[in-house]
Amino acid sequence: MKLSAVYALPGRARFEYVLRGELEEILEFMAELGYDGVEYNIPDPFKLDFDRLSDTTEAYGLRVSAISTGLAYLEYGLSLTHPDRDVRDKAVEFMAKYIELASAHKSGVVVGLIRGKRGGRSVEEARRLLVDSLKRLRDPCERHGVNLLLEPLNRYETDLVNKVSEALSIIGETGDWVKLLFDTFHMGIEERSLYDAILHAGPSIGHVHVAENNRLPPGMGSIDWEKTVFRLLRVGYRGYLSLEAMPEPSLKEALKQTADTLKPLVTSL
Ligand code: LER
Ligand code: MN
Repeated sequence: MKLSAVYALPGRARFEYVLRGELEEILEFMAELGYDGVEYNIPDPFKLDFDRLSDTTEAYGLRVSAISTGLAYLEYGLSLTHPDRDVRDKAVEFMAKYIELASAHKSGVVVGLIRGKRGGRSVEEARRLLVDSLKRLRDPCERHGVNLLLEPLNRYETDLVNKVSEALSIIGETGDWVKLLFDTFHMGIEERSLYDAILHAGPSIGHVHVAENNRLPPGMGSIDWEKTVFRLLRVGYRGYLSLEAMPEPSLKEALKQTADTLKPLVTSL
């Protein structure tokens, strides 16, 4: 398993659980601590020199672990299940561009907040729109050798796909080019047991976000990380553990705390 952290590219939307700041200083510090990758949360994939970002990342010996898309939802209100067809089309267009960018490092593209909310609609209706939009992305994914990463989120952030079982049922309809993104913070809220949920998700897990039960960095809450990593290994997961937590008490301490907690586990287990 490898270590990564989510960095947000500049934008207006508030999203607190990411690294922000001078990119090269952060990459240098991550490389020193033994991180392997960086996950970029990108508000607008059309307004970005991704080749330059990718070169800068590689210059520090790091890979792009995943591309996350929540800022396109928060900043522009784009969602794959929006009631307005034009907004859904725009969201699909953004996703196709993220997929193209992700092809450089064969990283996955996150379907987190950008799936949208059910609002007043029935589960069936919102779910059908989600499956339709995901299926429209099958072709770009296959062409670029990229997976989508469907992330169950806790009930306070969305009312559409909160649990592992719901994500697995969507994946059952789309095909396994859609993988499951297991976020330890969200699953600690929604699942009876975070650890058993890993076994339930099994080989569908394509990416992991790590944060404590209180959304602080690993080691500052009550999750048993040895058990978490052991269960992930047991289901054959060999990908990234990507920090998506409040950068407290400071960004650097959060990165160090996470590396101190997880690095010994991923290298010894
Ligand atoms: C949001 O809470 C989250 O976990 C993100 O990964 C979703 O885009
Ligand atoms: Mn997450």
